[in-house]
Amino acid sequence: LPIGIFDSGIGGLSVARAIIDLLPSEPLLYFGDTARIPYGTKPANTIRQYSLDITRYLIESGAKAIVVACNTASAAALGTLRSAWPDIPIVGMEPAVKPGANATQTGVVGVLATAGTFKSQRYADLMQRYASGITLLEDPCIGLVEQIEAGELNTPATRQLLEAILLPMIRQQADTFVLGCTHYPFVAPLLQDIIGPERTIINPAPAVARQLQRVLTEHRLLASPSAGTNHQLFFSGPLQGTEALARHMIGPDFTVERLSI
Ligand code: DGN
Repeated sequence: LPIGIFDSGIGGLSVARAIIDLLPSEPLLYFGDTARIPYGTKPANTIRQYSLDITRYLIESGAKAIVVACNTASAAALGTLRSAWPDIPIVGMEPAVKPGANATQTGVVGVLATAGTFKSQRYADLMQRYASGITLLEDPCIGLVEQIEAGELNTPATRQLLEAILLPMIRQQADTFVLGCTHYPFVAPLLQDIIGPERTIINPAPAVARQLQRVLTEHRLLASPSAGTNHQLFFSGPLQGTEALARHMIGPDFTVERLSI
């Protein structure tokens, strides 16, 4: 049985990448809601409804566990999803404020996420719990998700957009940068180039994959070892460009189809 995983678009494939690395025998059933992207600027109750509909689809299609591979949807809907399906393990994202606070030497951390994530109770709780004495510089990265969805991973326009966000953070002594949106690992190489090798990027995807491994083990749901598997990808918007971006992030072993939920 597959792991159901979803995001507003291709961003969750960065989490899929980490899951494939750690759990190569698990087939993934991925849904990217590209027809309704972005999630980051929509009201929380809208995102909650989308998340309920997508999760229902994934479970009805046989998913044994769900990964909410979107920080915005996790912030808006994780509790609701867990109450709706108490018997299915559901793993979500959270901005890596704690690892960021642990990693910084200067005490200044840049947090890149969406407006929806910054407004959430989940983020407020994390800040209160882990960031006392740490300065968090927050930026909702307007336009970055759209650049990534368009495949502009390393173009002058994307560099300019990122520099406008990162250089002021560096001037304020930020030495650690948290990727609080699952799209942003797609531009991690460009980001590292801008901030320089002496500063750190924190991508929470590997930690989420380890959390998934823990819950699958607890529920005795781990797949038995197999020689590679084929993943199924569905997107609600046009597929043009998606396949190349998916291959870039997760390799060649997938099928891709258009699907409305
Ligand atoms: N990838 C999503 C996240 O992690 O928050 C949101 C992207 C978006 O829809 N703006």
